[in-house]
Amino acid sequence: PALRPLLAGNWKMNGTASALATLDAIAEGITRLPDVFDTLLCTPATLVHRAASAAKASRIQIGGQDCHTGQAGAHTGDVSADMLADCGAHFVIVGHSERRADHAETDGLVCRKAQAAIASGLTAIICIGETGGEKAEGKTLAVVERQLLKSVPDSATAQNVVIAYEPVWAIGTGLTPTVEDVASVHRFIRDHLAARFGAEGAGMRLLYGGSVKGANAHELMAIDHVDGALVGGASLKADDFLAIARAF
Ligand code: G2H
Repeated sequence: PALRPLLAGNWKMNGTASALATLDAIAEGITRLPDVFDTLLCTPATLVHRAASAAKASRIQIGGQDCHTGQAGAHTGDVSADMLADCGAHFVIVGHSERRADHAETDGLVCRKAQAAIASGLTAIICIGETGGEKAEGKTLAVVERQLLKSVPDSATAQNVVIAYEPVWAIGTGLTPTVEDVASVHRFIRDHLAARFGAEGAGMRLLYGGSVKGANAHELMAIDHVDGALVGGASLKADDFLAIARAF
């Protein structure tokens, strides 16, 4: 691939202290693979500090799964990008479809979260993707374009933003789009970003997410403008995650 790929795990709301053993096993397995891709684990906020310490001497980087639009203040229960960075995170996911659905997050809110992440020195992984209903109505590219326009801040660069295309209907369902569908959406995203951001847009990494596993990672990673994967369920067990890593 043209860009150095990023293999990112998203543990979602899974993992207590015992999950650090999974992190260790993943780190150990990754050291045996060629150093030709970056590896990231986005842990629950409660684990970021310990995970970052545990991963320090490894090739694994640590990220959060969400951040507030502000850096501090009266927002009970929220976590800021500054706090994640302070704990050793280098990335944060924003706008995951589960947060858009569970917490009614809008494109505008996601954009402000991405801005907060960038201001804290984090790389924002901005998630976009159509629902099953939108796909059935032939609206995939229109939805993706709207989300890109409204969720990606003007300050985005190849360093501080990663885009994750995650068709909502493919998340946790075992269903994946066809290679042709992924190829056409990623090409569309690349063209859009290159038109808006020039060389920076051409250099932004585009991840595919949604039921990525060892069995489909090879064909997904071979697609033009797929610069990595955002992996949920298959990032919870070291063997499953390393099976994907071997495709990188
Ligand atoms: C999509 C993905 C990770 P899964 O949400 O963000 O999850 O791999 O379980 O479909």
